[in-house]
Amino acid sequence: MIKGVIFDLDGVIVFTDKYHYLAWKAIADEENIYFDEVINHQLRGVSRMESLEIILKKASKTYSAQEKEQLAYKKNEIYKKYLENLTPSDVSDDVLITLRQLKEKNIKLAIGSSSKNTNLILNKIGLINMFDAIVDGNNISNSKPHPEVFLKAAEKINIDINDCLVIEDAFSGIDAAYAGGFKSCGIGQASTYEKATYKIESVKDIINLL
Ligand code: B16
Ligand code: MG
Repeated sequence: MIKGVIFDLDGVIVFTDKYHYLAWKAIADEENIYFDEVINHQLRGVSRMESLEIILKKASKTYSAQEKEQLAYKKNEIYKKYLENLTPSDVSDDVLITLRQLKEKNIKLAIGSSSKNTNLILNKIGLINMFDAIVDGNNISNSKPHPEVFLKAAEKINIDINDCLVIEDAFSGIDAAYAGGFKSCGIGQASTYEKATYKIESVKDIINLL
């Protein structure tokens, strides 16, 4: 029986993925590194530094640890500029209605995101008080596909893993749920992933799975 739902943030609750892309694209262009939307898909759910490592695979020079830190810092500054545009209207009605319905059913709600900007984003979109627990990139040492973020979220809402459902748009996130023993819903890019327990088209489909 599902008693807790753990939501990924970027690509599930709000589509900040386009801003990640634009910010990384600006960095890649400046460094003359080839980067496109296909490579960008590999960055879904992956931490900032690991994302940079994926992008740098196409670079013609090697970067020092300090240079990598600078690039990641710069990317985040550009990304945060984009985040200033976020408002509650960036959350779809489907997401809002579903969150409210789950709450009415006394289901615990958590965020399990790799992003270190989670609180900033949730504040901008007006959902900071919607969740019973928030676990993000600041609280974990291993990023997805490691299950740490979801294990911590389940612990925080105090719901057994078998009674939790993870909602994810990233292959790395579905892998993380799988590794932690969670049931998962693949949405967006992950809706075609065979490791997802359920494949859904919209967040509102979760209600039919309860
Ligand atoms: P930040 P999620 C992930 O969020 C994004 O999908 C991924 O593209 C990003 O690199 C990662 O957060 C880290 O984000 O740079 O803001 O710390 O999908 O796990 O909610
Ligand atoms: Mg995501």
